[in-house]
Amino acid sequence: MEGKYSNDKVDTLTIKGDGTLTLSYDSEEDYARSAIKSEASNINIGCKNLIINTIRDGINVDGNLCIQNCNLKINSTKKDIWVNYGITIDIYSEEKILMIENSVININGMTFGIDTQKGNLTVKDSNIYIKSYNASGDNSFGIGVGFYGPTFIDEDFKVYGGEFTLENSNIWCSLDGRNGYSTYFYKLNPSQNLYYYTQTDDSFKLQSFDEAIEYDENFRPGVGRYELYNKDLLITTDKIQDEGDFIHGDVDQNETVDAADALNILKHAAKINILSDEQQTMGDVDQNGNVDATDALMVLKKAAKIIDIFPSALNSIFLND
Ligand SMILES: [Ca+2]
Ligand SMILES: [Ca+2]
Repeated sequence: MEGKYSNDKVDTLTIKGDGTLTLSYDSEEDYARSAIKSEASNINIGCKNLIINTIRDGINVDGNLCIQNCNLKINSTKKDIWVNYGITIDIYSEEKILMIENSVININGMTFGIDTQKGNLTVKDSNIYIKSYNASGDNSFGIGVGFYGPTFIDEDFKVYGGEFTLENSNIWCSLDGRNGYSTYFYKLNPSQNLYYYTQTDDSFKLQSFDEAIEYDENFRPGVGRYELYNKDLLITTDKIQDEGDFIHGDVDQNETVDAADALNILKHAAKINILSDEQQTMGDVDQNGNVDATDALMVLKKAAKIIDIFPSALNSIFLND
């Protein structure tokens, strides 16, 4: 860790290294504490592995934040905290840039996953999975980009920041407990076509931008913002291919997922015809460890094109260990 100082203020804070840095904070006494807190103008985080286990905010900074070449995990160690942030820029900062590049980020159990506040968010060559948890019953979100309002009482209402830019990345925002936004932003900058999947019943359906994302003019009168309320969202720059070493759900390995696969799964569940270990890996499409009627139903839904992605196909992308 290093800092360059100018005029008694830290100009740049850099945290980098090839190893694993684990930061833990479990005191409930100091509300303002964060695992990483900095007033530097520029903060660069590039640990190979950075693990943050905290009750409060994970990373809370005043400056431009760049996370590069980092396998970052932020876990809320207590669920019923009123509010905590995974990664946030301070609300009183001017418009800042939050850049995530060549990284895998997993934020679990925070009220708010990533909040740029008045800033913009750019994600390049990265996979981000956020499962946010709503403790207050009021509101939570996975990714929030931009801020509408006055910062101080004498300022005008306007949108600050709000630009969300994605390049060659996969982002999955999921809500635990509902009542919240998986994602909101004011402007999306795709460098290529993007794909939008919304989640129902633990599986995903490919939709158009207009089908997936709501534009709420009333929420911010005269401005509007793009948002998903009480719906999980997956945004990708390439279509998720539901196959790697094997096609998920294709237990008879004829390269299609259809009713015959569902029947094989049901026969396995009923102990009429037990699947091999390899077939069970293919058949456990909701990845709960059992091959049963729930998986068979999901396979039928895939065959009927009611859903497009099984949970099992996503875990290899997002759930890093
Ligand atoms: Ca098949
Ligand atoms: Ca299963």
